[in-house]
Order: sequence, then structure tokens, then C-alpha cells
Amino acid sequence: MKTFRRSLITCAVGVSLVVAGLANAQDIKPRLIRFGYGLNEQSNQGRATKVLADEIEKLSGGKMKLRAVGAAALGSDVQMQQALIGGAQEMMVGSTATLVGITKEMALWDTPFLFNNVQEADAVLDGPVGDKVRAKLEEKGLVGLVYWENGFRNLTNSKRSVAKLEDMDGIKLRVMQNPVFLETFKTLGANAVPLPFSELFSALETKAVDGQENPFNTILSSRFYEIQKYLTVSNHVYSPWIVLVSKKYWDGLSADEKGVLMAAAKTSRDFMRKDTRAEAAKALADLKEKGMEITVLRATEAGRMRDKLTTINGGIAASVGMDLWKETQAELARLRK
Ligand code: TK8
Repeated sequence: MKTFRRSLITCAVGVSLVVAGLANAQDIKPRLIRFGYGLNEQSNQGRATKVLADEIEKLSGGKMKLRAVGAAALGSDVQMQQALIGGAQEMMVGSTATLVGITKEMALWDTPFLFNNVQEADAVLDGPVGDKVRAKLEEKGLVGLVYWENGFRNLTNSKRSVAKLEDMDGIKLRVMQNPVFLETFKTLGANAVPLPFSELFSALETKAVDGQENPFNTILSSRFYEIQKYLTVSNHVYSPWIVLVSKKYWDGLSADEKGVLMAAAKTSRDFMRKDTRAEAAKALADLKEKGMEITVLRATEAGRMRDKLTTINGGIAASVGMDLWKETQAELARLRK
């Protein structure tokens, strides 16, 4: 009898321990968020990701945790977008340009020379136009939280210095997987080849392509200066990045958890724009020091390129919708007053 009672007690204690253990494990087990990005940890993208991760952990009291993986180790932008839509990955940051196949309105940001400076970019991206474009992602299974700055894009190549339109002729140029970029560089006379960013370094190294275009920060952090001699300061388009969440994952979060992700994303955005601009301001000198030959496009030449590229604006307006196009132009006119 005594033994029986003792074993009953032991059993009861055992069960309650197991129950407590389970509840406890669920309480403290952080929600793990797989977050992918394309550049390396030392880049502006990597630094901003670190801020995002720290902020999410802090705001959630350790209940949500970002497992960030850079250098496209979770896949190229396009592959990660599909993983988010399917629910196999929770978050990523990548170029808006690679989203155009999913959400055609994203092509608005690919308009050559759309923004004259970063103040215009911030105002439009964070304003009603940027919100409208972001909201279009939801019906496709994605949630766009904030825009980060990739930046004004500049041209590099290994063949010759590009100082005028005609110098682009026949240069085999990698472009993002995006119809507007393809059209832009065809119009300028280059032989444009779409490739994922993750394949770019080796394509340049093996001379499968002659050149590429990206902001100074990326030319520096991805060490393109090792394999590209010529840099042309063209500032032909401002590229945003966008922080994305899988809609499947998002729909399963509580309002508080959604709030944590949004607040953390905004903090990371504000940090990253400052950080990127500070780096960009000295990157050109750094690239020169690394041995790149720099050509600054003369105003007349930049004007010729700009004029030539206005021919593609009609196509962009048609695909993003005339209302959105006009609203953007009106907003820019207001900002420039
Ligand atoms: C990084 C890319 C990159 C973009 C490109 O994954 O593909 O050239 O500018 O920043 O999103």
C-alpha cells in the first residue's frame, strides 16, 4: 500500500513536471524567422539586417528571433520571393526590380531618372504612392514592410571607359531580371543580359559579361573593383530594396507580433538610409583608391541618355497604370516646387 501510494505521488509529480515543462518550452521557444538577403554580412544590407534582428529581439522580449542568412545562401531574390509566397521562408530583403514579374506596379521604381535626389525618393517611397505599390503585394502572398535604400546605380565594365552614349555600344551588360532594365540598356545600345545577383561576380570574373550597374556601396562591398576597371558615374536610376514577409506567416501572427515586425523594420530603415548615405559619400574615393578609373558623365551626355530613355516611360506608365503614374508625377512636381 505504502509503495503504491508513493508511486502514485511520484507519478503525479512526474506528470505535472512534464506539463509544466511543455508550457514552459512553448513560452520561451522564440518564433524563429528565417530572413534571407543577397549581399554579404559586411555590406550595408548586412549591417541593416543586424539592426533589424536586434530590434525584433528587443521589442519582442526575446520571443521572436531573426535567423539572418546573407550572400544569397537561401537563394536569389526571385527564389526567395517564391519561398515566401509558398510559406517555406518567413522574411527577406531584396530589390523591388526583381518583384516586377509578381507585382507589375513595382516597375514604377525602375523608371530611369525618376528621382533627382534621396529626399525625393524618401518622400515618394514613404508616402501614399509608395504605400499603394507596397499594398499590391498582398494579393500575391507577400507583405511589404518598408523600403530600404539600395541607391543610385552606376555603371562598371572591364572593356573601356564609358563617357558618352556611343561607348555603351555592344557592351555585354548584366541587368537585373526585370523587363524595364532590359529595355533601358538595350535602348542605350548595350547587349543586356538578365542574371541573378548571386551569379554576377563569377559572370564578371569569367568575362561571361563585361559589365554591370549597381550603387557605389555594392560595387565596394561585393568587391567588383577587383574585376572591373571602369566606373561611370551615371546615377541612371534610384533602386529601392524592400523588406518582405510571407503573407502565410504574417496571417498567423498576433497584432502585437505584427507590430514588433513593423516597428523594427522602420528602425532598420532609418538606420540603413543614414548608414548607406554615409558610406556612399566616401565610396567613390575608396573605389578610386582601389584602382578603378572613374568617369563622371558630362551634363550634356547625361542629358542625351536621359532623352533617349524617355521613350520607355510610356511603356512603364501603361504597365503600372496611368493613375499611379500621374499621381507620382504630380507628387514629384509638388516636391520640386
Ligand atoms: C542583391 C540585389 C542587388 C541588386 C542587383 O540581392 O541585383 O543588382 O542591386 O542589390 O538585390
